[in-house]
Amino acid sequence: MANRLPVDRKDEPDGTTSWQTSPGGLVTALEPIMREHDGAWVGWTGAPGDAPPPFEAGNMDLVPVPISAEEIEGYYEGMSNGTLWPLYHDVIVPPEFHRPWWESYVAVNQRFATATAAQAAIGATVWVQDYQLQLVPMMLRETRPDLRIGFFNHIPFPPYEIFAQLPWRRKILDGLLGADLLGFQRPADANNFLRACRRNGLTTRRGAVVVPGPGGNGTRAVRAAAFPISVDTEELDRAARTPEILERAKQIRHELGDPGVILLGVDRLDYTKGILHRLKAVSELYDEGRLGSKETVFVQVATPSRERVGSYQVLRDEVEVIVGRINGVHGHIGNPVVHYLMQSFPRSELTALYLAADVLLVTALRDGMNLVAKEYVASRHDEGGALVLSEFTGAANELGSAYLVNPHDIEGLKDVIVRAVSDPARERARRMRSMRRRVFLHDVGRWASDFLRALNPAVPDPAVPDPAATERAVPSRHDDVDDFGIVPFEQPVAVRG
Ligand code: GDG
Repeated sequence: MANRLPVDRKDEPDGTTSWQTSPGGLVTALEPIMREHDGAWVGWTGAPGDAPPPFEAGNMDLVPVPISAEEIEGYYEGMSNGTLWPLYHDVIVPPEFHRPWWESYVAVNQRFATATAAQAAIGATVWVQDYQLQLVPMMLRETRPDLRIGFFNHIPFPPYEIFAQLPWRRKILDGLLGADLLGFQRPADANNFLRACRRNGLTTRRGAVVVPGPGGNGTRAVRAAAFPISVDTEELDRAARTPEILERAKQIRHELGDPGVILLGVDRLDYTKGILHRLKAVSELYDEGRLGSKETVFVQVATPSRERVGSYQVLRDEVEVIVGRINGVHGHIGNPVVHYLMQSFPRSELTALYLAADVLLVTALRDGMNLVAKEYVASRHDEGGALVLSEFTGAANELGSAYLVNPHDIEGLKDVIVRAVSDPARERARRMRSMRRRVFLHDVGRWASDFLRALNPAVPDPAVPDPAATERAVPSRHDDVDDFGIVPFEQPVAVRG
């Protein structure tokens, strides 16, 4: 279950409607698992008003949940994007608290829970995705105690001092505690959640919250742990080796005027991504002549996002002013220094951009994971390129060989960009190799199977061959995970009931 179904509606010229699957990491990871287990995906189509009956697209059974135009304002743009998103991202912009938004959030969460309760078989596993649906686990458990319920939070879980601002903080905790397993991007997020529970008078024991058991009898353990999401590494690596993409990468460089250095940013146009900090650093590097305006171009893909929310409109204006200023001062006829593309591109074009870029700039002020960083690494089979990566991303936990940076420190950011540009190719390749090992070892399929096995220990581990079927013992891939500082998932704790 996720806020959005993995499809986009397409109105055909003959008046009919078709559905195009939107390819993304989540779909790639979940599609084979859902097919194997006869699963269904419950979510919103993205259009206001009545929802179509369940249908099939791209081999998946989809169950649409209706959301009215008024609820889009209250539940989605309001409570999800105007309250929870900024609150969970270190209050980079002030969160707004409005009671009608909350009421809308409760109503829509209830509708998702009801739709899923009607769909799920006895004893089925339900995996709820993300912060828009935090009340669903308890709503589901109340009507369907037979289900195994998992929840994964794609964005950070904030420190208690920030979370405490939320007028409905206890209701959110209670909603989440309907799950059997809560997954977070980083161990720090899981710990923030456990601490929020303790501050609200709940007992925690060895990474789990102890809550009353079924019918108030005994206790039940709700486990909270880190399951860092990843990308479809093999597919990205494969695509980046095709002649068409290799050729397109060369062509991009040529179209940019064959510069010596291409810097790249790829983000949703969102204030959490630190686009303004990045532009400020690049602008000063041009001003000071540390980056030559004839040799270095900066390509910024800024995918339009949440365009009806006020803080996103303000950000867009600010970005466009600074891009205009840099090009006004440093551009040449026919050769702007910043190529600002507020557009969405096909996946193949993004992959070609990754291959063309000498340095990828990920300067998020706070980011649950940041898949763009992992996609870049997965695409660089040539071990070329350099990743400048904010310490405030979940990805920084795993990609310690990146050029790590604090994006608030503009002088530090400038120095790191210059280093990433000018380090010897050997040093850049060493870092890239180490990061590639990590994303190959831990891809999105591994993320999904780790979570589902932790939720339901009966599910076999696809990465570990059945010992009965092989003569030689094969070590578990978990053995390597510690090298990257990821706290391995703790086995379920026994809680006396
Ligand atoms: C949330 C969390 C967490 C971007 N532009 C285009 C395009 N993209 C794709 C990227 C990447 C995805 O969108 C963005 O993922 P991120 O992880 O960078 O960021 P969020 O959208 O904020 O995602 C984040 C994530 O959930 C997963 O848990 O990592 O922290 O905020 O895949 O490639 N794709 C295409 N055209 C574009 O123009 N096709």
